[in-house]
Amino acid sequence: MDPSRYNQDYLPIDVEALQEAVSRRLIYRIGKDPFTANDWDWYRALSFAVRDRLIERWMETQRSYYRKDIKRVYYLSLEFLIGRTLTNSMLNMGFMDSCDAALQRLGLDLERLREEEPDAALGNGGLGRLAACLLDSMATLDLPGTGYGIRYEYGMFRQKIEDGRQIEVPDNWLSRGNPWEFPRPEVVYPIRFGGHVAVGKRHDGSRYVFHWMPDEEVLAMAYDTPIPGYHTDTVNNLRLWSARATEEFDLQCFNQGQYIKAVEGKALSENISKVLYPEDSSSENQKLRLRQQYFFVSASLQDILRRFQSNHDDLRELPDKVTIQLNDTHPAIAIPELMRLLLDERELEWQAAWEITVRTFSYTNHTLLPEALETWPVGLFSQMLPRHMQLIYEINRRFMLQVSHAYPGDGDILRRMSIIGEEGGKRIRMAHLAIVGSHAVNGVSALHTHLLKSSTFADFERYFPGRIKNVTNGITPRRWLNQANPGLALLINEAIGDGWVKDLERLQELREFADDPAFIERFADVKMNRKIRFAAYARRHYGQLLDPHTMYDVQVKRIHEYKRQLLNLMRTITHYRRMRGGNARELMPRTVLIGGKAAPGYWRAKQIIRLIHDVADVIDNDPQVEGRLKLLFLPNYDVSSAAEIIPAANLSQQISTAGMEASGTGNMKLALNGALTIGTMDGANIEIHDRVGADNIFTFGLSADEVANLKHAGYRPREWAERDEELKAVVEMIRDGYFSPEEPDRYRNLGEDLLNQDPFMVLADYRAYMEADERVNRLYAEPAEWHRRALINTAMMGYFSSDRTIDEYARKIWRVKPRR
Ligand code: M8P
Repeated sequence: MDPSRYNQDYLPIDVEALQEAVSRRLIYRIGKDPFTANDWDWYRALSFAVRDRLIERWMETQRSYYRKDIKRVYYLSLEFLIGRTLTNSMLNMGFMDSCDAALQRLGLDLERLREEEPDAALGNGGLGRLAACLLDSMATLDLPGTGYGIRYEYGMFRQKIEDGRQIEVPDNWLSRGNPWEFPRPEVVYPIRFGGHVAVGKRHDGSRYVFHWMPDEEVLAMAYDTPIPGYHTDTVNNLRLWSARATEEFDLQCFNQGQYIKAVEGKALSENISKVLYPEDSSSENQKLRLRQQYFFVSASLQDILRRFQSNHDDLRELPDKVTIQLNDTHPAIAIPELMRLLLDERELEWQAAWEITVRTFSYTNHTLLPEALETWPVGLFSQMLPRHMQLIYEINRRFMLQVSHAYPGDGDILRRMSIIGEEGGKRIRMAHLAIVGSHAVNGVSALHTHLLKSSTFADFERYFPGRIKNVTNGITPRRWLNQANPGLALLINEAIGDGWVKDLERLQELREFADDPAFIERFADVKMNRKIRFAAYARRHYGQLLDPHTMYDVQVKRIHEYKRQLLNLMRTITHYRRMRGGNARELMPRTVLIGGKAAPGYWRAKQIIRLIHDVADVIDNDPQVEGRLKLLFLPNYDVSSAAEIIPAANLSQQISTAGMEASGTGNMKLALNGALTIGTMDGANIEIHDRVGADNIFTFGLSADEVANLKHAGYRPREWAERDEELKAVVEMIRDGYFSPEEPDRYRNLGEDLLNQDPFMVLADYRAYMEADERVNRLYAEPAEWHRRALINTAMMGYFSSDRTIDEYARKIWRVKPRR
């Protein structure tokens, strides 16, 4: 890193200067001296010193966007799963080594201080982490991108395990303060709810005007977090909104002498930004979630329009200067909200407003699961947002009219395409609203996009040909290789230089080293070191002893039936059963690691966690296993623990029912770090297969087509069990209480459901999975060949950089250019 690249006026980043800065920040910002400061104090002092150096570049970046008046991207997302920031900032700014040296001079250990930082876990899983990776890439590519979301006071719950059961603990991540955020008390917008709509005529009588008379008002206050790009002076902004009660609200009540009611009301409105909703597609009574959605969308749009109008007069130019990406339908209320702002508050005509709206928005779909496609009851929506309800009806009326012209006499297509669904009470279909109100819609992998076009949104593909596009997901190599796996990064740098960090396709240059046994050995050593490190981590954090000489066989992701942790478990039980039959030697020794959170209301997912623990107990206590098989559940899987487990993995489990995992991104992180994948032909696994080649991945099982055909033909899982003795025995062990002797019925209905319904086709894929696992076993017996193929995986993952993803969004959808 060449420090002279930086503007001379910026704060110095040499070792002496950094040492001085940390010491001064400790005294003048933290108010402690080196003799009384603890690790937390030093962590903060260091963070402030780093932050000071970010701020300068941040302000200059924002000024340059304004000066150059370039088109901006706004990424609206209810989730940003950022994780820790300190290391990321130092590495992206290019002075990690100097900081390390500065701290050493102060007698401090950087690795230890880093652990003080809590994860910013403002997201559930893949969807939220994708948003964070995309922010990193936008900044790295010098694109003028801003994230908008909610500053949840409580992020993703922390998972504790008691007696094998998941306990949710609130994540009070802000309790000791957050050095990375900047409160902006002057940036506040009123957000209104409820009431009714009055109709009148414009003063010249030329048209109707609608006055929304809300009965509630809340304030949205901005908090900004700088997002530095890697080795560039570009620093973008993540603006998160926090709910504040209005003063008027309080005053009204005070005047009536109702002090308690006033404070209650204040608490109620400030609830909006209190807590992240756990990914729980099916639960009812989500009034607060709808309030969250409108709250952050309305604040963001007011902010975007204010910024645009500060140097533009003509709103018709908005789509030339602003593009807004909707991360799933969660912010889709932005479509009627922009219409409301343009029609009611800026007095545009419908046609002009609609054109601006459609040209401004684009929408990313992240899931095909029917239960995850958002709908809101018309009743609830009308009460909370009466004007928006009118606008949605009008959008739909005009849309239905056009569809009926395109397909005269086809009543069925109107019912299918309507924004208002009629089955099970009137509900707003947010995906339909998002498609109609956007100029581009994208899926997140080739298969997922194909399925969107051919089934879920086939009618829309036909009516709006070309609107649905594919943008395959990616991950940032900065966090997921450079930071998470510095040993591997160093080895790669020695071989091919460090250009890959910004141009991940260059990892292909590693391919020639696949025939260099000495290099393969060093690659294997890096993996072994991370396995040893993870064993130490597991001892510290979980009190568990792992043997790093066993294969680390890893499935980390949210617990969901479609992700089929149960299939993994049935495989593990099969191995255990074979060992009890005296065949312990056939299996290459394994450590099966499963981690992930279950939504608090998702009973089956919680039951699966408990079953994992029950099975682990039985295996642990059986001497016949001879230490050749261990099953361990990793509690509280989050971004920070991902950065420990992923570099240590040998085998990556990506075993969703084909057609159900839209993309997956953990699959990319694991392969990039030199794990081999065992997986179904689902989501991005297919594209990973295409790039690494069939020899370097273990694929198995039904394809998405075959799953659909089998369902259509009538799938009878019990017959699959009857035809396969081993499978039958494994399901019966679960069902009949082998792993829960103190409560034999604990998994009775889980087992019965598998035999009777099995909507995720676990039984149908079991045998193919066992055979693929046998191939894994054989290859692992040849370490040199295993590691050679693992290296090829790392070498071929360049395509899955989120830089490539962002470049595609920029060209195909946003039409934005870098600032330099
Ligand atoms: C998230 C919710 C969060 C709160 C409340 C309701 C929710 C309903 C659905 C979702 C949701 O779709 N979550 C996803 S989609 N999580 C993911 O990881 C998904 O997006 C990733 C990024 O595109 C994909 O890689 C995953 O395959 C996909 O499942």
